[in-house]
Amino acid sequence: MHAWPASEVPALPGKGRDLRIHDTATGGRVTLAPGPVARIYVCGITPYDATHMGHAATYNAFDLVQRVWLDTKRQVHYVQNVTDVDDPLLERAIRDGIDWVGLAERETALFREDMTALRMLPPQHYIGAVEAIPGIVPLVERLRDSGAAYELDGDIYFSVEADPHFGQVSNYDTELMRHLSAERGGDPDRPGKKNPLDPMLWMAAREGEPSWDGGSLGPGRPGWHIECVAIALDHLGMGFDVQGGGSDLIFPHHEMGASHAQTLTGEFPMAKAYVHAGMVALHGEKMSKSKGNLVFVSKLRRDGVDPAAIRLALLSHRYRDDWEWTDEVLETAVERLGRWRAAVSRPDGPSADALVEELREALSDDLDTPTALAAVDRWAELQTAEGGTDESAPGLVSRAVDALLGVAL
Ligand code: 5CA
Ligand code: ZN
Repeated sequence: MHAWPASEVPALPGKGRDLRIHDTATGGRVTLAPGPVARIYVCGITPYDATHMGHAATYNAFDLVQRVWLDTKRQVHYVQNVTDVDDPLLERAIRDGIDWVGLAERETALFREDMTALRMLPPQHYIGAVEAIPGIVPLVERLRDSGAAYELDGDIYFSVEADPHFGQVSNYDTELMRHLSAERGGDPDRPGKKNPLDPMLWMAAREGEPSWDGGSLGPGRPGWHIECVAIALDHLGMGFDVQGGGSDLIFPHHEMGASHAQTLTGEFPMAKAYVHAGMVALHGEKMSKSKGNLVFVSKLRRDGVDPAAIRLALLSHRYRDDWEWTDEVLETAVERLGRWRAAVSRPDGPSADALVEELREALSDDLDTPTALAAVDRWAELQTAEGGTDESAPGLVSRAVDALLGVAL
């Protein structure tokens, strides 16, 4: 699949700091000091509806991770998937009486447009589940042949007991795992499973559903977790720097994915940090396609909202916090964007060297965007109240806000 066009990331004077970020697996901060190429995998959308503010907030967090790395003069190797075949997508296509392939293509195209408008950096590899199937089949065969997976009425399940490190991403207890498994695509109550938590690796072809050649597995389609693992191992290998997604992916998705990868390779851990963004709510409930309480990026754009203001609205919250989308969040962002633009449009201003360092410090401190925004607010306030004589300052502020926050002033 093709991704979307990259916006320029201006180079800033000096060098950024190494990222200290919260790792779900260890429950504490880790300092990530990758080599010259940092490696990140971010779970992509299931394209059956348009990009909402929750998605946008999650992708914003991982865009910032990359901007911090780029500012340390590293390259970034970024991989993202599209879950372009899965139960919710097929169910929506049946509900709306449309072709599932067309639905996935349409919503993926809209997602690309939204990401471009929001200046999110594109992945180098943007891979659909369907195109990953030829790589998934041999992995499932290997798991089965090594005894880490078993067959149940033609379906293949992963045995969570095969990974001695199972449970070390979420650190959830069995009861919570079981509950979340039922809620998020698993089938803990299916009779005949070795462990209720075992997730499906390969689903044998069902009447009326699409299926693909699975070699010795028979025709069918892949499970959700092995999809991301196959893509990540293919393009990043083991021990990559960040596995990212929203906090609803901690269990089962990232737990199971890590177990698949660790069992396949015998290496641990799959990722140096498991990083999760908080959930964005609307009217007191998590924004979700299945509930339908959504604010779409594309709708706001159609209504004439500047994408830079949408981005500032996302940045006004700390990525790990759960927060509520309200009209006021957007109004504040629109107003702030106006103030910042007015401040950088003057020919000179107060020195911005300290501001650049403040931005770097705030972002490297577990992506502390509220502190970063407050620092720019202070510079803009000083500019408005007193002005300054540094001719390079407005340009430097504009470049720093673009490079580090992805906001074009
Ligand atoms: N295709 C899978 C990942 S492989 C999937 O979860 N797709 S999704 O479309 O449901 O979600 C895409 C990303 O947005 C995930 O990282 C998910 O955690 C995140 N996300 C979904 N809803 C919200 C929300 N309300 N707030 C924040 N992030 C969200
Ligand atoms: Zn995923």
